[in-house]
Amino acid sequence: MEKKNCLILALDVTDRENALRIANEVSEYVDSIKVGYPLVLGEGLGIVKELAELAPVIADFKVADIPNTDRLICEQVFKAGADAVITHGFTGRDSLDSCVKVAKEYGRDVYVVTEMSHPGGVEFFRPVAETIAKMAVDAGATGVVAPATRPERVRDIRKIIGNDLHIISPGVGAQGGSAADVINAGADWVIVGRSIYNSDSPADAAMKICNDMKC
Ligand code: O7E
Repeated sequence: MEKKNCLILALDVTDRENALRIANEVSEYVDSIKVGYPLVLGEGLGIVKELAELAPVIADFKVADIPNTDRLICEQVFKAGADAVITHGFTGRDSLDSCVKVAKEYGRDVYVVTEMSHPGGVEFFRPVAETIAKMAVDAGATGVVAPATRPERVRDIRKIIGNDLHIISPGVGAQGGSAADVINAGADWVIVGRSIYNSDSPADAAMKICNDMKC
């Protein structure tokens, strides 16, 4: 993904018409559009191809299965036109290797979740976040997902992954995180959903976040 605005739209609406309207309105401010279960379950995987005409799509299926099932999921995601996939890491190195292998075959990207941004994200993830981050490096992933709600954790994870891997960071706005703070802590991109797609003017909301970050 090319870094221009450091902003990824989390397009968690459930209908095609709204999805395409919002994506069109904000496309000049976002470097990528993250699509996950809400929209794909609502409208089918075909929405990925339509959105990919506006911006690269990150398929957020938080893939978390045995290696063979992970391989099958990643193949479907990349065939559908996604530029990247998000996987969990807690399933272990063999599962992650499977996703990275498929991504390399298709020339696409893999981001691995380290610690989640919501309050419950500290319960099980916190003790293993660093180990997952290290595994993402060793496995040759493109980058990791780390919480904008805890910029100090983004700093910790940056120390582990160095500068070769990217950090994409959700939790800005509706979850309380600050885009500028987490970029200063070492994130490459922020992922923002509700603060943009629930706004009366998604384009203005996205522009304001870009201006705040000065990335
Ligand atoms: O809070 P919002 O509305 O700005 O949306 C945040 C988006 O990021 C939403 O799609 C949610 O599912 C996702 N997310 C988190 O909020 N926290 C996490 O720890 C991880 C994700 C996520 O997308 O993981 C993969 C990037």
